[in-house]
Amino acid sequence: MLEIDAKRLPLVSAYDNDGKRKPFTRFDVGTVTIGNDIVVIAGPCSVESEEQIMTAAKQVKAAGANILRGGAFKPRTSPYDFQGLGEVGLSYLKQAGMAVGMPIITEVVDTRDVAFVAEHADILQIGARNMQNFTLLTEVGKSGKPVLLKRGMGATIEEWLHCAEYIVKEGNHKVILCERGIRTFETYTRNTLDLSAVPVAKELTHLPVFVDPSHALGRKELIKPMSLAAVCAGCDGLMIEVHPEPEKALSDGAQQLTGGEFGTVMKAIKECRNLMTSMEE
Ligand SMILES: [Mn+2]
Repeated sequence: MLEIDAKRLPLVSAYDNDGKRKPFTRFDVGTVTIGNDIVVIAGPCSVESEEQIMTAAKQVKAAGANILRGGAFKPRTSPYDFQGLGEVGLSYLKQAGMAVGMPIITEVVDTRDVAFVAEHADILQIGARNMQNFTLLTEVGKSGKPVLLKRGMGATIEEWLHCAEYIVKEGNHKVILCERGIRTFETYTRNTLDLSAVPVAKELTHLPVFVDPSHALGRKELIKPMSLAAVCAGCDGLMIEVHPEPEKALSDGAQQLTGGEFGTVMKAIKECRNLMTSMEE
């Protein structure tokens, strides 16, 4: 049996004090249930314009995605890269989500923005670079809004779980863990997708575990095979970047799928999920 120090992780540990397994966490985001069947979050890396996010929303909705993503506050490697549209970007994302009937998720990078983002977004995303920003974790915990917590690119699974504990400790049990690749010696892919983190986290905690193949791999050609691998590894959901015109994207162009490409990936994900279900029966 895989083990963690449950005394230091009393809330997110899969086991109670008597060593009994707790039920898996399930919660609703609008009409979408997290922790039941595979949930797919899709949309562009960044909200770039009203038209771009609206087009992307229609495309991912048509392909069968459940939740719309789009970055408004963008933490970028270089301070000279596109930093996002901020509050205006979030309003465009909200409009697009409402137009197609999808809940929305966006990243919050600053404690000063938590109240504003929580007012408009359905899920707050904590990015890999902010995984251990403890004041931000406490703040999103207090917001009571569902939180998607990405694993830091240099973080161990246990460090990641401690960060989830910070959020749940504030009384917010609606936490999704999201594996998004870790830094290794390999440079061919953007990061190395640690798929073993999926069954490990599912064993150690009761929280839903998602996988973001787009940021882990950085190459659109690898999204489909690794999405299927993530489904087979037992993930509860996927987060995939989709852009109407990836070649013109202001951020993460190489890893974003077109609406058509995403449709093909969604079909394969559904078939793979059905295959997994029939195997379990
Ligand atoms: Mn991105």
